[in-house]
Amino acid sequence: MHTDISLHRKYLHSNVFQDAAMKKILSVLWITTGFLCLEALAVFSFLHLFHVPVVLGLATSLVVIHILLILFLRYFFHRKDRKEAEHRADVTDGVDIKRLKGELRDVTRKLQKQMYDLHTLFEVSIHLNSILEPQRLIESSMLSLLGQLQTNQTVIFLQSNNNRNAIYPLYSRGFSRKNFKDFALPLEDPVISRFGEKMIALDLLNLEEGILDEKWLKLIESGITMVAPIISKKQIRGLIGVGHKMNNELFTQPEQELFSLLAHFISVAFSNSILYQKMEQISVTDGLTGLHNYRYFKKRLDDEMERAARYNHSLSLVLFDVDHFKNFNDTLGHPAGDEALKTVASILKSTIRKSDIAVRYGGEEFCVILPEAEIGSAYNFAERLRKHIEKYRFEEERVQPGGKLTVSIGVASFPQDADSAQQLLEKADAALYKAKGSGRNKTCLASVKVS
Ligand code: GH3
Ligand code: MG
Ligand code: MG
Repeated sequence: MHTDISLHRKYLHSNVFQDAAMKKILSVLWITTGFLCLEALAVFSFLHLFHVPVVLGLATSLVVIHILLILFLRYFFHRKDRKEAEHRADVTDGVDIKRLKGELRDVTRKLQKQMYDLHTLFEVSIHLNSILEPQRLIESSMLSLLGQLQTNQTVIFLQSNNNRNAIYPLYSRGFSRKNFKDFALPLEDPVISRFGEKMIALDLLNLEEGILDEKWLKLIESGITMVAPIISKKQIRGLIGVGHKMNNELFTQPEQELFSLLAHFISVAFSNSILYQKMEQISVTDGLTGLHNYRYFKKRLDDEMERAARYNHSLSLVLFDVDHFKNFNDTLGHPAGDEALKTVASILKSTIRKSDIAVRYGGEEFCVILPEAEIGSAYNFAERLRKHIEKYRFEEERVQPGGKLTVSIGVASFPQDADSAQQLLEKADAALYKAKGSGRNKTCLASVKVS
């Protein structure tokens, strides 16, 4: 800026100087032209009398040349003035406005791009945070990573349900699956530990030598260039890896920072989705037994009934109630009663198939939905369950009438006994009532009493 100002001063100074000189010349010329004109007029009038045209011609051309010289000088001055005016318009107080305008344009363009990037990031963050279903979140996260980082390879490592001490490449895009076959990274790995609680992306191609063991070298070989952690509750839950950029250029520092930011968004959305999943799980789970609760049961029974009706399948419902449980509770106390209920629930869990839905219906009543089960197999299941409970040696069960803790069971089936979920439930309840009325520790069918 300083040089600009001094140059500008120099320019102005030289101009002012030249300006004054030229103006002096011009005025001298104007005066001499005036004299010459008068002279020419006098010479012309004088010589005209004597008819001397040569001298007249000379005088006239002298005047014309003079006038032409003046016109040229005026034109020259005019051009200079215009140039100067233009320069003055671009230079104010020593500042080069033209250059500044250019710089301003560049800065505006950069700002506009940054605004656009921020807006996009903001939208990505909102979008990811709106997804509560983990599988969909992972898919969307991978798409955002690919789009924002201009790569077509990404992989997400997460803990598995079986081993919480390691992370596995569970989801990937653009990488060959065989690259990650049987691959696992222990959470105490030095590179992973390096993240600590920091949501910072690591450029694997720029890490100091020696820190990367053969596992990491294998990942680099498969094409992973940068990694960032997925952190939830200050603990590393997973890792995001990205491959090379589509244009094969290296990731720049701002792109590495963008990756860190994206990893941060994904981590927050991931924590939210886990929390949501837990809340959802809690809302349909019975706190004492860990079985599904009545709320879940109602919805599932309706769904299963609809499915059974659509596909012309059977559906059975088994409802059972602990016999003389008031006595058990009153004699041994509520905590002992709770323990007994927990044991009944675990016997139930170990007796059902994977597709069956076991529920604590309320108090000491339990229920099992048996999809695709006809009345015969439902009865067999109920009897198996009743016998398991009868055989189990509950603590202090001798206080019960008959010296054993037992259950009574009612079974109803669709379409045999009912054509709606409500009716099926009423029929199973009626069968249970029958079992209670006919001596307890029994299984009764809605249609026929079996034993
Ligand atoms: P029945 O053979 O006719 O079913 O007799 P019952 O004594 O089991 O029936 P009743 O409905 O009179 O008593 C149910 C008892 O179950 C009353 C209550 O103390 C107990 N109960 C219900 N829910 C719980 C619970 O969550 N924990 C404990 N410990 N007891 C419960
Ligand atoms: Mg009871
Ligand atoms: Mg009861």
